[in-house]
Amino acid sequence: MSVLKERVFSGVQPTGNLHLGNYLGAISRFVALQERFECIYCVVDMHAITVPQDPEALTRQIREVAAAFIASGVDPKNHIIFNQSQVAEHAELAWVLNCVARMGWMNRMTQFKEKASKDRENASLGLYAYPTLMAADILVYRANAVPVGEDQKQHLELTRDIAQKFNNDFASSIARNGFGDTFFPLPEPLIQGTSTRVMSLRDGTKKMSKSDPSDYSRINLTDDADAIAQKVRKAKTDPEPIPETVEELANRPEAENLVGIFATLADKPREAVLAEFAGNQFSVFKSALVDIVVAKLGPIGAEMQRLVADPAYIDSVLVDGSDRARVIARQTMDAVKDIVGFVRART
Ligand code: AQP
Repeated sequence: MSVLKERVFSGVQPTGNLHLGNYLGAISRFVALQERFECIYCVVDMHAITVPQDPEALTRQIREVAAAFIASGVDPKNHIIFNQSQVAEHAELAWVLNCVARMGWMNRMTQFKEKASKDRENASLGLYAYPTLMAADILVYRANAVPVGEDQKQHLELTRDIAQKFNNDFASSIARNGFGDTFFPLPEPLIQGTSTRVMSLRDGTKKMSKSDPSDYSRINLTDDADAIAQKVRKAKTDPEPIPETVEELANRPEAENLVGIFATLADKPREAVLAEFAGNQFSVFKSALVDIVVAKLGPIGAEMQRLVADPAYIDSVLVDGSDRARVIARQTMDAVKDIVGFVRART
């Protein structure tokens, strides 16, 4: 008897330079989950336009994110890689979910507060509604699990609240239409691994981010060995040597971040890294860190460059993935229309 695999969905925005945080917190996890799950990985281009984008750069960045998935080891044949705007059902379900989500819930979303900052009146309506589109991305595939970095935890909780409210509000219609007690599964956040929140190299209290104006704050997946070496050497540290215990990393955010990055890339516990470097100055540790970052990211960056030089291939992967994603999304949308009470053509 064949057992259906549980489904995983996740997305990455094509908003600029993909960095080590995106890789360790999300993309490397995507790769690891392929054995056990049916995986759908999306370049969320409709999320990207919630803030202004240059159209030519956006096209290039969509292909870059797809290339990063493939170069990191996601298999586009056995799983699905596609870009969101090619599957209209995401936007269609987002509208229904906009009518389920409550204003009070949306007003609590910290990412909107951070991104809109003081200029809220001038923020796009899309930026405010971003979390309901994200809920639709996940729920349109009725996904069971979502690998994300720590920063997306609140949006995942909102997705679960929206799914739950839809299931409650439409309970009798869900049953009448033959779907039993619940229609949407409540997706589990998979915030796993030892680097779920990689911090900026310039400030250990801020997350590493594509939109940080300083390129020295992040290591980009396409940085060459020289750029990586320069950025790691310039990374902010404190004057103390590397400590002996993990407890001593408390209140040393920059040291904690660099040790965490090393540990994840070396696939070792932080204790083992500290045992190796305790008592050394940061200059010694940083040289070893450069070596491991270059060894890990170098091949991925080179493969990304090779792939983006062939946009026809990337586009064919995205079209093929979109065609397969749409089949699943259409089934959900048809069911949602029946549950909500919309009239639709039946084939
Ligand atoms: N610093 C990070 N550490 C660990 N995981 C991270 N992620 C992002 N930054 C870190 C995870 O990467 C996935 C894709 O993120 P995204 O591009 O969709 O959006 P984001 O979280 O807003 O990423 P950025 O890099 O900070 O972009 P900007 O600057 O545009 O906002 C997600 O799973 C995220 O958790």
